[in-house]
Amino acid sequence: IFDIRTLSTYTPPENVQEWENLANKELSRAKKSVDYLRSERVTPEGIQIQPVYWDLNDPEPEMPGVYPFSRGPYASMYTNRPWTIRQYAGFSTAEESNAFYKRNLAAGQQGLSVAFDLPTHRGYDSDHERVVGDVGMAGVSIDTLKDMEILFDQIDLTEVSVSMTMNGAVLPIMAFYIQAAIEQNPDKEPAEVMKQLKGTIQNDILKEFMVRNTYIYPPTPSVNRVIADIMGFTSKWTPKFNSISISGYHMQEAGADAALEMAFTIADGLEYIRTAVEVAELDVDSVAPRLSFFWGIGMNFYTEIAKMRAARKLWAELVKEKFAPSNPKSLLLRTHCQTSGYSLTEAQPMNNIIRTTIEAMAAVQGGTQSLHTNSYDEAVGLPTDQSARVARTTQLILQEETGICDVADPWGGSYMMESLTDEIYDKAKGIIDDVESHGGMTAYINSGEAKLKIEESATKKQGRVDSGKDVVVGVNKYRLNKEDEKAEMIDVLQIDNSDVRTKQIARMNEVKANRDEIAAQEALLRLEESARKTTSTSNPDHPDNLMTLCIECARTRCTLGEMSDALENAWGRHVPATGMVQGAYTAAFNGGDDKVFSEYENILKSVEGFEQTEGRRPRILVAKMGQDGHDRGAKVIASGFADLGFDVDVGPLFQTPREVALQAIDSDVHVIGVSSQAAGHKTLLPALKKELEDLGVHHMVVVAGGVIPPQDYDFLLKESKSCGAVFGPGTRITDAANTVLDLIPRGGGG
Ligand code: 2CP
Repeated sequence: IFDIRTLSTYTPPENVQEWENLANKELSRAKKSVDYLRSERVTPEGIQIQPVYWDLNDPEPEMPGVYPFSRGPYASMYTNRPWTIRQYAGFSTAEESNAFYKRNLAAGQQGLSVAFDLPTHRGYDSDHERVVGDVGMAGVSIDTLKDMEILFDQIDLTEVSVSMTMNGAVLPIMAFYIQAAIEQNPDKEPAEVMKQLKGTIQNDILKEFMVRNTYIYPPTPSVNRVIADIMGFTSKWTPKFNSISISGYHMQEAGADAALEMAFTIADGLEYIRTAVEVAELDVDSVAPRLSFFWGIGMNFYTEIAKMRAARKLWAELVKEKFAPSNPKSLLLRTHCQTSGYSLTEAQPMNNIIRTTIEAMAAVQGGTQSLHTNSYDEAVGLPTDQSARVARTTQLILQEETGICDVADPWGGSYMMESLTDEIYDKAKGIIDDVESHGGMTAYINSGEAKLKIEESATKKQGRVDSGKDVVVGVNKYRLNKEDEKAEMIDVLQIDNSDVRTKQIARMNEVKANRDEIAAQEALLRLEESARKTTSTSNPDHPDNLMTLCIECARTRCTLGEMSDALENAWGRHVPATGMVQGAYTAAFNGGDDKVFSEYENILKSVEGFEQTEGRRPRILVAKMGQDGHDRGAKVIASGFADLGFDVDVGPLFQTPREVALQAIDSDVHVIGVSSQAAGHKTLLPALKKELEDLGVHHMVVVAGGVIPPQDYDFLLKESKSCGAVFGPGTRITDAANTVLDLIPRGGGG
């Protein structure tokens, strides 16, 4: 039996001793020790499983919990404390989400993770005209402190760790959360309550400008005022709360490969520390230990593990080199992971359970601290209770049935994994060096380069899938016939959006009617005045710290929309530029399967034929309505259609149905292609149809694509007749283009 204590000639090198001391310290809280672990884990075959393995001949082996942390941020890792099972959820009203959280906590979930609806993200109250189709759809709707109190009713906020995915309206949401915790504990001092709060706020605005698009204000005040003041406030008042979750997840979902995802995310993190030190004048050690990370985990099993190992090393080295912190915790990259939503397929949805399990295994073998596993139905709609249970159980099985938790970094020392870790480290380092040479991530984002790099990677990926080079089982290979596919269709959760909206508006009006109006208006005025300041208010004791002022707004019952408006009055709303990648889709077809290539060529010919008979190319407006900012699908469709010869207009994000109708008429397009990822399709598509009719347009074809449950197809195509075709996830762009060409009425002469 392998037991290092029996090797009498072996003197452990310094790193190993350091590891053992650290591990014993971590284990002491649970009244355990390394020796205990060594003897405790014995397989049925009588083999002792060590808590960690290393090369006994290496004079300086890398160890978990020891710089540069490739093998894990903690020495004892899951042998002492497994990762947190933290499922991201929230829908419709605060009451329903609260009930769901309580059921999940009772069933083994260990931390909460709140999903807010899009109006909340974008700083609009539920009664705003721009959010009619979005209230309560992709998360819970929060307008006032009252909503937040209901959301956490009977959940002790000083006990349960809470993650909140919020970036745009981060100040009002953090303020509601803190004030709700204070009012939950009337017998305690506010400062004492705040000290006990544990959790994470996403608060990563830089990636919003690249991919996720739930920003409100322009980049400069978003970073230098909002983030700087939150980092200042939390460093003193909520020291257990992670102030930013620096997120690569959305970059991967938007199409970035692993090196790009890792590099841009680490570069964002460096930018935040720079903001803390240079703009907010905070000490690096008061901020860096509470920065955390968030990775997407896709189907490239080995690469994802290597990415997580390389990222920890790169972060530790760069923070050490650039900011010379004295607290070792400042160097730790601790991370949450989520399995990939993009990898899930609408066809044969049960296969998604397998995909999610494999991705979850990559996340935990890469050493994640916290994990969300997707539900198998997420390619078509919001999870049901049953699908959410399967997702959660996947993690419970990994933690409690497999022995995966018995050893830290099982891949350490594998020739292949160590080599892959080094290679991905080098690639990401090259990208970060390039970003830093451009002046850091803010400058790089402002140049438009970051967004384009991700879009190019996404379009190439779509081309590889459509041309069959990348296999997706059940989609571009081993596809079932139509009848068998239909038999596998699953139920999805349906939300009555207009009902949620009516309830939200009624509750908000009640809160407003019962508040001290003068106190509320004074609090809003002070907030706006602070936003107009040009000097830093980030110090946690500064009376005009934006976080402090928003808590006062929450206390006086101001709404989320009112606080956002006060800030918008000072800073304005960010308007993104729209652009398109060219040639990347086509490139994937070269050198591929002959049959697929000839299909692609046939479309080019059809488009040419169209131009000859109609006098111009087919023209499509790719549109996004409502507050849904997921634009990977729209961007990839736009680039793909352009490469197939269409004239393509890309509409701005966040349009109302009327604005889309007016742009379509103005550009005289043949087709409007609506991309919908956030469940607003049943409200927004009929609304678009009505706007077109009101404007006297009857010839224009409308098609829709994205995350639309097959159960809704009949409503869209037949009942409401609001579109002529629906393209679900996994549709090849070439197939969509063929259908669109067939739908356009001919003989219009342009
Ligand atoms: C951990 N601890 C240990 C060990 N492991 N102590 C001894 N031995 C160990 N082996 C201690 C830690 O030091 C810490 O205590 C405590 O246990 C909790 O551990 P942690 O590693 O901090 O885990 P956590 O509390 O679960 O926090 C994990 C993260 C956090 C990653 C740091 O930021 C997090 O939970 N993030 C989740 C983000 C999230 O859910 N995002 C949702 C995205 P101390 O604290 O006392 O040190 S939603 C995605 C959608 C798609 C969207 O964005 O749109």
